[in-house]
Order: sequence, then C-alpha cells, then structure tokens
Amino acid sequence: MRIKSFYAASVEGAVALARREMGAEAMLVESRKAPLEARHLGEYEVVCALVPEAEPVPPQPPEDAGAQDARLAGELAEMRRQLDLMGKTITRSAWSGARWGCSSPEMSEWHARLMATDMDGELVHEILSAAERRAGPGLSGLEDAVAAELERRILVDGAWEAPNGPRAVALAGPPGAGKTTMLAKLAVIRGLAQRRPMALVSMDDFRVGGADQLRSYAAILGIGFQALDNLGALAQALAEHQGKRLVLIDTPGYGPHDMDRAADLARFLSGRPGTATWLVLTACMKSADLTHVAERFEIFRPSSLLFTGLDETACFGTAFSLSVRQAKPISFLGTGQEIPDDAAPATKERILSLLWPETLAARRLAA
Ligand SMILES: Nc1nc2c(ncn2[C@@H]2O[C@H](COP(=O)(O)OP(=O)(O)OP(=O)(O)O)[C@@H](O)[C@H]2O)c(=O)[nH]1
Ligand SMILES: [Mg+2]
Repeated sequence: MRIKSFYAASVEGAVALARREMGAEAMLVESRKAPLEARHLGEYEVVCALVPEAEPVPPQPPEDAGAQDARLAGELAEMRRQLDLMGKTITRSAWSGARWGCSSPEMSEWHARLMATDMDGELVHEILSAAERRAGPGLSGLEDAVAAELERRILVDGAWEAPNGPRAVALAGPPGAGKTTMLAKLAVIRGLAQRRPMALVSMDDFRVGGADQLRSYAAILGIGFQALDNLGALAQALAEHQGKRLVLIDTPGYGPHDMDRAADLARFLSGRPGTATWLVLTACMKSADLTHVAERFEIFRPSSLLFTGLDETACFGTAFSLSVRQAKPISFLGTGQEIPDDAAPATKERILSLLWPETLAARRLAA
C-alpha cells in the first residue's frame, strides 16, 4: 500500500494534486490543517492511500500440512501488520475510504472539506447523507443542500435578548477559558452600549486577587462592581440588583480537581429562575478534552456555550460538533483579547461562515 500526503492552499487543491498523481483509485485517508512544521508546503494536508491490485497467483504444487500452517501463519502476520499500519494512519476519517471510493467525487470533496474543519466524523457523515438525499438525483443542488443541512443543525441562543430573557448571566468554565475578559466585553456590548442599567459581580475567591481583574475593568468602564465570597452574599446582591436589566456574574476557573468546590455555586445558579449560566470554552481545544470539560460543568446546567479563541483556530468543527451533540445553543464568540471589539453574538450566518470553505462563502455573499 502506498500512502502519501499532499499539501495545498485548500483541501480542494490538495485533493486535485492527489488525483493527478495517484489516480482516481486513491483512497482519501485524512484531511486536516497542515501541522505547523509542514505549513510552508501548504495550508491543508490531504493523506491518500493506494492499495495495489492483487497479483494473479500462479498455480502452486500441493504443499504438506506443516508448510501450509507456516504459510497461513505468515499471511496472518502480514495481515496484522497491514491492519496495524492502517489503524495508525486512519485517525479521524473513518468514513473517508468509503466516500472516496464511491461514484461521486463531489461527495468525496465535501467530505474532505467538512473533515478539514475538525468536525466529528459521524456528524459529517450524517450531514452529507442528508444533503445527498436533499440534493436529489444528479446532485445538482449539492452545495445548497450541504449549506441547508449545516444551517439546520446550528443552534444559537438569542433568549437573553428577549424582554423576558434572563437578567443575570453567570460565566462558568475551566481556568483561563476567557470568562473574565468576555464578561467585560459583554458589559460594554450588552450593557453600556445599550444604556442598560447593569452590575458586575465576581465570585472568584479562588485565588488571592482573583476578583481584581474584573474590579479594574469595572472601574475603567464606570460600572458598579462587587467581589463576593459566599452564596448568602450573592443571593443578597442579586436581590438588590433585581431592578437592573443585566447582572453579569464571574466565577472561578474550576479545574478537574476543583469540582467539589464548585458544587454549591453550581446548585445555587442552576436552581435560580431568571439566571442563566453560560459555559465558556476555548474553541481550539481537542474534541475529547472539550467533551470532558463540558461533562464536568454539566453540574451548572449551562443553557448555552460560549466559545473564545476563534482567532487562534481555523477549525470550528470541534466546537460545532459539541453544540450539536449536546443540543446546546451557542451564545457568543470571542475572537481575540481586545475589549470590547473581539466579541460577537453567535448567529447562524456567522457560524456557517466558520464552517464553510472561504471561497464558497465569498461566492455566496457576492451572489
Ligand atoms: N487569543 C485570545 N485570547 C483570549 C480570548 N479571550 C480571552 N483571551 C485571553 O486569555 C487569557 C485568559 O483570559 P481570562 O479572561 O482571564 O480567562 P478566565 O477564564 O477568566 O481565567 P481564570 O479566571 O483564571 O479561570 C487572557 O490573556 C485573555 O486576554 C480570545 O478570544 N482570543
Ligand atoms: Mg477570570
């Protein structure tokens, strides 16, 4: 079996190179963003494999039982070695081979494009199967069908804009996810800019000076601020701020070994009407880690997900897959460190453009 990587500025380009060199029988094994050390060769890497046709076997003289056993054992060992090699090579795209080998190169290309966003392999398969059915015979409307199937699965949280939406929003999440920075951004975008009476509250008593960062932002922005260290004080502060349109609550970054300490605050926030908790996660995290963190923070019963670090990844598929799998909408997106500029409400269009190949997005916008 011959395995080779092809690099180009786009997945489509890399696929074209592979086809040109290896022919139409090549199987797509994986497509992804090229690793940093190979980025000079091209932004995207597509790995293809060519399985040689079986050689015709010449007639053999009859062999005795011992020789036959030895031959079978040898063949078995060779098969194991091949399987091991394939297992190591095929990492994420379990569906690729079947797709690549099918009669529709368009479907193979869409598969490669979606996998390049780091979207969950099964979700890609589900989306493409539905798109194939939607596009109908000849696949003439495949591009629109893929867009429609993606769009159908994008969940966004606009509830807090509604007049009866939550008045208090707590941001919870792992250490360093960007909670405090996002809280300051939200205070400007959804508080100051819209002239809403608001207050900032920090429950970050984990580290010495944990609340100081938000205290400084509040002072710069001229917004009322309280640093609290117990649930009684939080209940009292929320009662005092009942007339405010917006109360933003910062929480400590709880690591995997801190969840016992999070339990009381989680119970308090999740059982309080009119208060929503958003789970803040960095979009660049690996899929398995993102899933573990989301499961860990389920004690807060977060109503939506907020992804930061979009400036640091071109692959939004992992974050999107989590939202789909957990049936949780996305509320906001963090796109950098600047307050308040690097934040945007999550909309279907914005998320679609993060999952959609740039060239096609530009074409759709121009149309
Ligand atoms: N590149 C990038 N950096 C970000 C983003 N959001 C926050 N940061 C940076 O990430 C770092 C941590 O941000 P914080 O807001 O302190 O994170 P936190 O979740 O409050 O951290 P803890 O309170 O320690 O748990 C800071 O240097 C921020 O400037 C983002 O969207 N993109
Ligand atoms: Mg913080």
